[in-house]
Amino acid sequence: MKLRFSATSPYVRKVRMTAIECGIELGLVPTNPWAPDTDLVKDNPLSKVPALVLDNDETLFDSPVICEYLDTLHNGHKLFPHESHERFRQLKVMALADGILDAAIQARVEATMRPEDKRWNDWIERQQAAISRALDLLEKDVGHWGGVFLIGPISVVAALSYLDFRKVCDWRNNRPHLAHWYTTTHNRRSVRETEPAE
Ligand SMILES: N[C@@H](CCC(=O)N[C@@H](CS)C(=O)NCC(=O)O)C(=O)O
Repeated sequence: MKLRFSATSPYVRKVRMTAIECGIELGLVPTNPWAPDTDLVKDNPLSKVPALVLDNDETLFDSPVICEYLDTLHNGHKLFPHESHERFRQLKVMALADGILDAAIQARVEATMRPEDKRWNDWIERQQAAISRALDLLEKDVGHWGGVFLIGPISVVAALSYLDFRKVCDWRNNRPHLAHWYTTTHNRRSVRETEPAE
């Protein structure tokens, strides 16, 4: 199995953390999805990383699908619980974390890639407000996670570290529970070994 990856992509990081938590070693194929001549489209027509190329040359995307697939490949503690209530709690936290990333990346593309005279500041503010509300909900929810590192919390680490990495906002401000929880995750190998790098 080979992961089309970029060292700065938070979605890729989520997949890499999941693989480590599942005890799976992934081959990494460095890929810049923004390069005009990228061959990524042969594996993912959406031209996004992560994409996981299986040994039979089939490809899986996007990150929630890849993570759930990896979780089927081991017999240990499942990151996607089978029991319905717990499963949907985890999926919801993942959706919240992925939504933070989607909003942060949309705002970044608008602010850094779009020609300056075409930038839409209201759009950037809308994304920032969504990030802020989602962080507030995580601050309320984090006390219920019970110290287990399933797909919800894994996704949250990817999102929070991206906010730091791209200096999106001071998310720790007024969110002491989330900030404390985040520091406790750094004793995990999956978190330490997947820090984003430029
Ligand atoms: N929903 C996708 C999002 C993946 C995504 O947006 N990846 C970014 C890198 S961080 C990308 O490849 N962007 C290239 C593009 O949008 O063309 C997932 O969860 O895998």
